Amino acid sequence: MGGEKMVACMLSLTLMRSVYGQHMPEEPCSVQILVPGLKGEAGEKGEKGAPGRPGRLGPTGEPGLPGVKGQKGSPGHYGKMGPSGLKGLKGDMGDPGPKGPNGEPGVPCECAPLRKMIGEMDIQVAQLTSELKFIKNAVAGIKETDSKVYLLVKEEKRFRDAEVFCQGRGGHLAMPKDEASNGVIAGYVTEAGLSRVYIGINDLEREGHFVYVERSPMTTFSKWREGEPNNAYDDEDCVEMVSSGEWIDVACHLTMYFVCEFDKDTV
Ligand SMILES: [Ca+2]
Ligand SMILES: [Ca+2]
Repeated sequence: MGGEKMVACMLSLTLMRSVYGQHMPEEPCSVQILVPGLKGEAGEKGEKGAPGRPGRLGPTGEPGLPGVKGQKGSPGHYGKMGPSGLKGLKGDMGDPGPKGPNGEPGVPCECAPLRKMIGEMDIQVAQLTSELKFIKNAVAGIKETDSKVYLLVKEEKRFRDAEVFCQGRGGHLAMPKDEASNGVIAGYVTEAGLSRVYIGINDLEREGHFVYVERSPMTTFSKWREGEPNNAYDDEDCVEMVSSGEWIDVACHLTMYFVCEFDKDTV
């Protein structure tokens, strides 16, 4: 260190001489020579130093002795669910379960109008069926004169029901008012292989006073069988025609086929 200081000092002296060109004082660069002194007394013991660095890794040790077998560990977790097994056999049928609670009351039926409509349609179907039968009869063989059309109805009915039936179709029970019309009706009955049919004559309102069902009185023509009308059992107020064309008074509650008549201008 002292050498470096001396070099620096001499360098600066040289520079100063070249700059000022004159003599400079000697003080700044006086040379000092250091001489070692006498050994001092031993100092006090210092404080304990910081721990040193860790030493190098030592060599691998010898293998240890086998340890003692440990105790049995606790059970592990459950494993994943395995694949589904084959389908088993069908078991026996179980006992019937308990009866369930009653249901809530139903909504009031709104189909009453429909039921009514269906009921009316049933009636209409019945009427159509009846009229179809009537038409079949008519097509099968209707009899006519110049002014009348006669139809033999092969449905057994009581006198009043037979007249209602004919009226329902715009006519009456047949009312023969001359030999010609009586003959046509009789021929109709004979052709049909029948022995008797109701015709539109009765004494329901006044015993022994026979009238046509349209309430017109009997005039000149009649075709009573001999011994008729006899009002047997005081219970014969309606009239049937037999196949010969003759008339017989009979009980009105008897059921038999009948002949309707229709005016041609209304058919
Ligand atoms: Ca009578
Ligand atoms: Ca009689």
